[in-house]
Amino acid sequence: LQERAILDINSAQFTDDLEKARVKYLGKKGELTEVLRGMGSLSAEERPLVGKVANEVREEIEAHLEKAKTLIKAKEMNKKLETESIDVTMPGKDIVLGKRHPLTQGMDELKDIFISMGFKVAEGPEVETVYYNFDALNAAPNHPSRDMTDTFYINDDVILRPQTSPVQVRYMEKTKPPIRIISPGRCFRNDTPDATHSPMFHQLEGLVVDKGITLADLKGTLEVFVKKFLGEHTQIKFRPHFFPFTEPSAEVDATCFKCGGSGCGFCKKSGWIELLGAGMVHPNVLRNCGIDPEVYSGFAFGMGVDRLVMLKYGIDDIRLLYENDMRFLNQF
Ligand code: FA5
Repeated sequence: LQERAILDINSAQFTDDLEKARVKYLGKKGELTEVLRGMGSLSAEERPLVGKVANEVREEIEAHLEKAKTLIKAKEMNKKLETESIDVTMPGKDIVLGKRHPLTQGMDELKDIFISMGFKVAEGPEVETVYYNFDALNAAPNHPSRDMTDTFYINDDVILRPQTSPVQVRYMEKTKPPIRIISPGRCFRNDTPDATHSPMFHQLEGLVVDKGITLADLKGTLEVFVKKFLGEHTQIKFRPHFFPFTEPSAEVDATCFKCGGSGCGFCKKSGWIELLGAGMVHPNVLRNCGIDPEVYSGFAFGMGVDRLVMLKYGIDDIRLLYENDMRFLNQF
């Protein structure tokens, strides 16, 4: 039995074979175990003799098992090292790092500029009421922007906000002047998508209310902003316009950052590009918010963030900002 066991052990190739051999001889139903179990039927004189021999055989088998195990383990380890070795001279795998979307980058830059000028950031809901978006902002009952073709209505009183201006009203209702806030966020309009229109886009609203605020403060603020955002050499001009919530109102243009104002294809030869809407807060709006227009005055402006980002980075189609094409996004 001992000889057979040793032969089995020595011919084992893998740890599995060794285990099989162990079970075959020393396991619960193993051959040597059977011998020990059969000892009950032996005479009192034979029992110690056979017991001694059986124990010696077991020790011998165990010693061989142990030796073979060490050998096989070493062999297996060597093989593993050979086949699984790492070639440290091979080039490593690229680590793909995410980055901020160009719109987020632009929005962060805009916010930083205004925060550095002392503005606080205020937020308002994207699902807005007709009251805050139109009535409180002095929009006439028949103002065209109330029309279903421009604004997404959820019901008669609730809309998706088409501008960030309602945040002005929400803020002025709660906070007394001096007020100096910006309110960036998403807006929604029932516009057909094209190169410059997206049904969902972003605006950044600005509002300053205090004693003695004038159009000169608006101009100065926007000049500092435009130079920081588009470059020191950029000039702005005010064009008369109409918004229900400001009086006077203006659209503000900047000198084309491609040609510097001399006229090129980008600015349709005019030398100017449209930047934002602005004006002095209408006395009715101040009154609607419980602020006395005899004591306080203010200015407000609202810019399309998507369009500003497009200008700054030379993006010629707004839809690129929403398609999540990595070939486009990786350029920023
Ligand atoms: C307004 O929304 C006013 N609330 C701005 C304002 C605020 C004026 C405070 C005075 C005082 P307007 O409708 O012109 O104005 O929109 C402002 C900007 O939003 C536009 O110049 C444009 O850049 C952007 N915009 C409007 N519709 C879209 C659209 N569908 N896709 C992308 N940008 C848009």
